[in-house]
Amino acid sequence: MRRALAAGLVLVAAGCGGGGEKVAPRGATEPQGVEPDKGSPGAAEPSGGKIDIAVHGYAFQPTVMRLRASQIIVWTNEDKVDHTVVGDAPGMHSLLIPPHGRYEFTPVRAGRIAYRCTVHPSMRGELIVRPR
Ligand SMILES: [Cu+2]
Repeated sequence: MRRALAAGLVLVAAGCGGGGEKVAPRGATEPQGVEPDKGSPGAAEPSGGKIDIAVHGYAFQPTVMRLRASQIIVWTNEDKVDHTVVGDAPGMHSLLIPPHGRYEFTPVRAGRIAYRCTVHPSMRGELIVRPR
């Protein structure tokens, strides 16, 4: 309704004619369209205290997970073959995780942790850990 009313007012003003033309300087106030970088695109942002990552289809899902230090991460193997979770953080080294098996790890420090499955080196994931 408000938009229709404004359009009507513009029409009325135009119909009256007269009045000096005011031309705003172009480009001075136009938005630049630059958005702040929000981090890796597609990274998951969990809301709860426990983090679930599926090991499914020879991939970690989600591949990139954001979390806080001290949150518990639980990987669940949904495939029919064994996988492992081995990362570049102290103590992050599972044994073979059988189908339906789980592995838990809790990062204690902020930072990025890359990890992989040692059975299938193409399986890679990343944790982006913020301070708690
Ligand atoms: Cu694997």
